Amino acid sequence: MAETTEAGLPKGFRSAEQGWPALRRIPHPPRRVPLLGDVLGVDRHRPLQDSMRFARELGPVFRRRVFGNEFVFLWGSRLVADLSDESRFAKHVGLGVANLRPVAGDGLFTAYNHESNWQLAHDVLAPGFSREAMAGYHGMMLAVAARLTGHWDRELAAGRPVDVPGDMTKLTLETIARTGFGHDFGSFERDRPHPFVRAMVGTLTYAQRLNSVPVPLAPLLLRGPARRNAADIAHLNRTVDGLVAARRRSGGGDGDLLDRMLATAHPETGERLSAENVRKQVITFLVAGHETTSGALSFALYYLARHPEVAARARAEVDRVWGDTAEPGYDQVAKLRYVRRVLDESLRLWPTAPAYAREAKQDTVLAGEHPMRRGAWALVLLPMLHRDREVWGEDAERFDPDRFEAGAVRARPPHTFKPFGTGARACIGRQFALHEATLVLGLLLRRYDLRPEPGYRLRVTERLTVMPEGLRLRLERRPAPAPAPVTVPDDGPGSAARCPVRGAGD
Ligand code: MNH
Repeated sequence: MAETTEAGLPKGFRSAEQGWPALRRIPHPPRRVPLLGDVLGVDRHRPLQDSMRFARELGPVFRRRVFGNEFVFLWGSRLVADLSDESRFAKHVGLGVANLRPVAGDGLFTAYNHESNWQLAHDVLAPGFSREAMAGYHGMMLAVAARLTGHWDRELAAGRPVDVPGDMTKLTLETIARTGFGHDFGSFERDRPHPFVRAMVGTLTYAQRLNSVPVPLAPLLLRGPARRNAADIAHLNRTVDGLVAARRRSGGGDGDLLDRMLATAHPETGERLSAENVRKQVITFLVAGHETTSGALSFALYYLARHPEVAARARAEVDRVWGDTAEPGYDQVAKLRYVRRVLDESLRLWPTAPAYAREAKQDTVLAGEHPMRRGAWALVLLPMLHRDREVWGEDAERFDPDRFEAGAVRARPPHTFKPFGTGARACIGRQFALHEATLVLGLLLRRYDLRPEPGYRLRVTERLTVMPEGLRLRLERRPAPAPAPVTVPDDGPGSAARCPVRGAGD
């Protein structure tokens, strides 16, 4: 069954029985149903939260049988740390990620390790995430954020609460579209999600659902959904083809991601991405570049609204660091240390890409305990790793940004906080996401007081990614920062006194 790839590596055993010789030692839920497996009491729409429940019952490594296939899940910090050893383990393209292959093909996120297009695209696109490139995106991020605050000001004036996940999705989609592709989806001018977003949510939901039906029966059980999925994929392809055609007609943008995809040759081999691969990369970046950041911002806003004392500290930092600057500069974003800790702590409790898979590159023994054959794999459950009491303490479930204070971070063992994955296949957009999210949280904290809607209880929806469902906030406008004087000497003592950090790192 473990089919061998060009590189001579098995593609990964579909079922753990073949890859884990000592599987017996790994616990599973007690009440197994013949044929169906570990399905008692599960919610087919919330597979992650089901797995979190099993994790709490069964411990740091466990297995689940879903119809004919057995999967190993793990989250204990010692086990995850060992899986991070790149000499023995690598990314595994399995389950949810593999189900996205029809959408994103050999694009960066869904490429198999052995596919040559991974290294090619990685090398061509990585400079698009350098510090210089990020500094270039900053102004565009500010412009998109201004559309969000414009929309929120209008909602506030109309006395309406704001739809946090909906609006964060508009913001992050417009940001990646504008910075990466010079494109405008007009999300803020629409009442309903852009059709691109609807199609994307459709394909993510379908990919998640494929995991919970027996593989041979999927075409039968999911005939209707499969047809809709094909239509969604066609919509994504059409959108992207239109965007690429427009760029080709215009003869080039300002050196953004799309220009790199279309025109940049590999620095050593001179090779370029094929037209078909460009299509997959554009879809990959439009989806991966906004869905998870949107969730991260939404959870952070949830926790800020829930913890006024944290919001007050964060806001005081924004006022102190940004002073009366109308628009914060690139270097003023990374200086929001506490805001960043709020974001990290939100990503600890709800990492918005909540799992990743790792496979053994050779026969090995995981953490000295669990033998694995080459190609055997396991799913890392991030929300549970991030709640491991051995690392985070007895109060691991409590929201506390001070866990990310520099000294506390240094005191923790490595590989205990992994919201962006690990190793060579870790997130390429990490700095992009952190810059965008920190900037936007700073702008929102400075402009509004955030009030939770009375009675809201956190409910997490899943579509491979996670998102706080139905989160609305009531806003109150804070006084605007005093307008900056028109003429200030750049390095005069006056400006230094007004805003001590201005210019420090420029
Ligand atoms: Mn992102 C890979 C999480 C924002 C583009 N991303 C990953 C992985 C995780 C992840 C986890 C590794 C998955 C795996 O091992 O199978 N990403 C996030 C989170 C955020 C995020 C939590 C926001 C918060 N990601 C972004 C942004 C972009 C992006 C923004 C693009 C602009 N991510 C990617 C790409 C990959 C990736 C592309 C695949 C990288 C590779 O395999 O080479």
